[in-house]
Amino acid sequence: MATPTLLDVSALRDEFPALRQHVQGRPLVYLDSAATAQRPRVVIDAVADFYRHDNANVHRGMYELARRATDRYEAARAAVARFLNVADVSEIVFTRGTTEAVNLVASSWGGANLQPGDEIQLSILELHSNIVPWQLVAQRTGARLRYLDIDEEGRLRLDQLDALLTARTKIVALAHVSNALGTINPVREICERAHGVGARVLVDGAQGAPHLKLDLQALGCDFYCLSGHKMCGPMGIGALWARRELLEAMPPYHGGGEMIDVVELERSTYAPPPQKFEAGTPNVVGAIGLGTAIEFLEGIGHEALWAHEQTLVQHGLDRLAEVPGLHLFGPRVAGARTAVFSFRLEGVHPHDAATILDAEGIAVRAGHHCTQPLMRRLGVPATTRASCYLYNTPEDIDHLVQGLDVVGGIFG
Ligand code: 7TS
Repeated sequence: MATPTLLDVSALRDEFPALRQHVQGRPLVYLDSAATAQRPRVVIDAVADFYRHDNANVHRGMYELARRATDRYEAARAAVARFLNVADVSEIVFTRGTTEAVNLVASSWGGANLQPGDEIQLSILELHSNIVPWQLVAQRTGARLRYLDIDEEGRLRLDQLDALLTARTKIVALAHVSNALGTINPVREICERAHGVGARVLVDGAQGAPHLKLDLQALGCDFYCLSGHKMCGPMGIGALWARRELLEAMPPYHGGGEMIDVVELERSTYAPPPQKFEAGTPNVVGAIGLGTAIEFLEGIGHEALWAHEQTLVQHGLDRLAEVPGLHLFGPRVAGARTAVFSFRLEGVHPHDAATILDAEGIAVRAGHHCTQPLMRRLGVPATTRASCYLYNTPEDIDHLVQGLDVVGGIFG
């Protein structure tokens, strides 16, 4: 068997200009990639290069620049399809990100398919962007929300699924990976069980796409949502994948230019998907940057990324266990989680911990991480969260542990 290529992290870090700086007089230790990743030079250059050379609107010009812009935009769509192992490129809809992708499905598919008494099955670890859009459509349609619980290590309680999934369940919407706990959810099994009762499955892949090998044909979901900025791409771009027959049956989400076929005074007919869901001038440069980010990740290779991630997971679990008074949330075994470490330090408010770490040059997030129901379930108002990506090293985690010593020293 071939040994997986190890990541040359030191060379890789050189590709990320933002990592090479001092903050607060110390070298930056960036541990907030679950909020947003840093960008490699190739992505930054692709964005600048588009504006320098190819800038034109897409799908409408009869001239060279417009053709180039359109070709590059559509090549980015093909890159997303390849990344997700989706055969039909027209099943990829560009959105502003995961949030907009979930809103699109909840509003369009949910508005057309949900009735009073129907059930929307979520989990307690969802981000607000996979809760609030469903609340809005539930209020419009009379459907009800149900929540799958977690166990003490932050894993979904699959034992509850049989009782929760019934003929009333119309859609199951859940995160591939928890942004707050790092838990990798068993999406494939849940898809099978949901399909058994005739429900659709939406996967919030905001934290899945950056870290996991994706094969949507094998995963078996009906909708998959991702954000470019969490996987080295630009902000303000993401994608929705949905089966073509679903996209064809769904009503438009936004109305405007580019999504139509014929416009009359009182009504219109629509373009086929994906254009039906891309009203107005799209984020062309964002899509091109996302396509470049995908090529960048593909160039490194998933095996090397995953091996590196799991090295960070194990190192984080080992080192954080040494910190006095630290309680770590989420699964305690590597393989079941990504390198996202949410924790509480006894007697220290998470905001104070993050502020002291900032003075040490260490960037972490403190707060509810847009998961208030999960925080309530864990019985805490907030946590401190350190989240890693491909450019982080075990030494970054060691710096975090040293920073936590400083925090411990200040709070006695
Ligand atoms: N879903 C999950 C699981 C997420 O982690 C996030 C963003 C979103 C959806 C929303 O993505 P967006 O690109 O549309 O904003 N998560 C976080 C976070 O953990 N810290 O800041 C943003």
